[in-house]
Amino acid sequence: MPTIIATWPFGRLAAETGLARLARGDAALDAALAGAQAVEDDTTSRTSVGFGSLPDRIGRLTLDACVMDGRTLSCGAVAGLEHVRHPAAVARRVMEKTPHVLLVGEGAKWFALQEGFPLEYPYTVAAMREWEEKNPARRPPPKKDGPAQMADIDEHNHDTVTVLAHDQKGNLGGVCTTSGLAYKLPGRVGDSPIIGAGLYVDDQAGAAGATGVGEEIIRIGGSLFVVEQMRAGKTPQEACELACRRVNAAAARRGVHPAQVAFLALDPRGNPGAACTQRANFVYAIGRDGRVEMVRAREVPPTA
Ligand code: SD4
Repeated sequence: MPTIIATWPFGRLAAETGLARLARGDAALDAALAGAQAVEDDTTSRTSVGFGSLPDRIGRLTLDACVMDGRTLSCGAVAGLEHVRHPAAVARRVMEKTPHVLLVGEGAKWFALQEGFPLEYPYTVAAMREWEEKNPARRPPPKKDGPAQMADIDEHNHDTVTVLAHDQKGNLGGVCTTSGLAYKLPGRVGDSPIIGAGLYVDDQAGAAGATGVGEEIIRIGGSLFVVEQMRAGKTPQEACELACRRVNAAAARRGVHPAQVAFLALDPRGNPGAACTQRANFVYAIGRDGRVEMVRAREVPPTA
């Protein structure tokens, strides 16, 4: 059965958009990209994804995205992309038109322009007003492993949509797109555009995506870990929970409290699973059988 899952409350829009595409027979990657792009285009929620969302410490909005096709393991990504509205679509062009996987910063922007994407002004009055009020540029530099290491993640500042789809032919595709953590240090890149961290898709094993504090997801190679657990026979639910345990164990080894992260997954038949670390309050959308419902993910408590 065609199935699509997507992160956070705004994942509903992604799942609704993508499910309609799956129903008409579109490929998984096309459906996931259409869903992700609908969220990128929605500037009504300033804490969502893409234009109008929360900028970095010095007030610049830089976008990260990646895509992966489970049939061929083809993938593409952009990081630190400015002034282009649809980073996931640019990531797909990187996949289709270049021999590379990841383009960053000015190079990614140059490539987008060559491909005909327009340059646009990405800032909304609401997002810039909030940036002015919080004035993150004047905060002291973030401390390693301290609470100020990144902006605190809560339900009000999520900004990543990860979309995984299973199409009528039984193929898998995935997209991850984000403006990164709110008020991140300039130049900081999280898990979202990194294949194997924020996203991994292999028709032979499953698809997985992540959201939350990207540094902790990169540290354990999160999405590839989830997919490899499914390849080894775990269900999507078990695989996501194991990844959360890994994150918790990594935090325990460093003597810090586990960061808020969440994983979601589809197995090669389109069965879903999801889990999060404690207090991540992770909800995601599942679209299948003609309707979309929101589901709260199981929390995995910290390692003692
Ligand atoms: C990042 N993983 O840049 C992203 C942030 C996120 O909801 O998922 N926010 O680290």
